Amino acid sequence: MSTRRDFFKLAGIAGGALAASSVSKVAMAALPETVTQTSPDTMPPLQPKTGRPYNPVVTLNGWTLPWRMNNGVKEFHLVAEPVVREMALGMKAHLWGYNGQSPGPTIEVVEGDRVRIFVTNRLPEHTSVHWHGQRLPNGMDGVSGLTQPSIQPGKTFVYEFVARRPGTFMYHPHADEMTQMAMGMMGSWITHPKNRPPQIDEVDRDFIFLLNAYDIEPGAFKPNIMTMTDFNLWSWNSRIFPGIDTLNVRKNDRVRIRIGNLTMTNHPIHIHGHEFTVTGTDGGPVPRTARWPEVTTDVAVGQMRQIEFVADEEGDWAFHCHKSHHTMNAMGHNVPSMIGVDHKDVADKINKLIPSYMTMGDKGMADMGAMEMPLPDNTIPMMTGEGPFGGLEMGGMFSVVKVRKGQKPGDYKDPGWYKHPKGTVAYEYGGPVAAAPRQPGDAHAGMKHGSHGKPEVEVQVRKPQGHSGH
Ligand SMILES: [Cu+2]
Repeated sequence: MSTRRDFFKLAGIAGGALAASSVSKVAMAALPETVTQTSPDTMPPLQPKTGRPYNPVVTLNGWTLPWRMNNGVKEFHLVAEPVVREMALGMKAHLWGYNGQSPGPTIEVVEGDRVRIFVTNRLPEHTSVHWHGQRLPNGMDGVSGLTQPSIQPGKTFVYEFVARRPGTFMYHPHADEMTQMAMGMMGSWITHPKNRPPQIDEVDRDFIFLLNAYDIEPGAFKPNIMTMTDFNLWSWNSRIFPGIDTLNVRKNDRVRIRIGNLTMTNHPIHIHGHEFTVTGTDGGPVPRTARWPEVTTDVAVGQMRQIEFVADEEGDWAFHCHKSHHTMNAMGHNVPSMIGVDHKDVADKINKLIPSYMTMGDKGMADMGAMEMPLPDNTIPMMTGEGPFGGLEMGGMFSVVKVRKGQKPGDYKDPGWYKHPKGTVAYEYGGPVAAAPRQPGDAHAGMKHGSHGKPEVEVQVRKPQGHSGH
């Protein structure tokens, strides 16, 4: 749901603070109205009604900020403020963001546009906005203390520059960065090409999202901003699977996905069933002669990667970070591995005292996904998501690219699960099972046996306490 607050309402909220604002009354009267968005749904692409035409992007679980034209200048109004972000159904985070959301809205402009961005600070501390990857006058770069004074609470600053080169960029604070980025302050920026540069293809579907991460204890609402590596929520646009929308495309569409990383570690992003090429970074288009095929591309911290492929295989294709801990949701980290540990005896003893005691992890962690264990309020299971064949046992940075013949151009609706043609799904073998061939002699040659018939040496794998594992 989109809500519009006019300037006077905004002034009412900020109270007397705005009277002492750093912009004059005349300039304030010219402030573009604030547009906010509170729904976490993926909004349809914003077709440009004014300015140069372009083919808009779709922000995964996000939206594009509307603008107004003022004497040939594209004017936007960003409001830095506390927000409540639903990260997945059943889990809300109290973050900081822009215009009602974390991440903030995507800003889309065209190469050569003169852009004026009003930034109002409604946070309890000062901030600034850095326009990552842009060519601009030094004083517009948004580094607090270095290129400008910080924007104090209640104040509005104006940034103005020409979007000089086409590409995929982002914006984020450059003031108390550790806190403000850990709280979710970031957004995407796209500068569409003006003409048709030979290194930039036209695409049918163009998606964008940012990789971000939070450390929110199960049951809590606010991120722990001191965390450096041990995050427990790995998200795309502050959403975690199964809260991340699927990327729905038409068969044979040329698809572009733009991914930016503002976490504290790298993320190898992997697609199933297709190969892609990296066609651009935040440094610009990759020359055609320098591209090679991949199914995984690493997006390092502070980087953007733009991948492209022709979606010519129908189906529901997994699309995820390849670090397996990043496709998990919140849980305690100091859990020793129990695989191969027989705790039946001890479990029987504990059950006499605590009837609800459950032994978990002795055959792997899949029972975590299957068990309906009591959880504190405001968290979601570590491994979750139901597919047409059962539990997906995923979380975090995971989604699905849905390729369908029947998906109409411009239609981004979820087509539901793929209906596999007969005879194209892996199936259980129903024939006889032959005995496994063995070396002649002792089947367990080389292994010492105790009197009880079990190997004397058992191997236990235990994660050291406090080790992050990432
Ligand atoms: Cu990752």
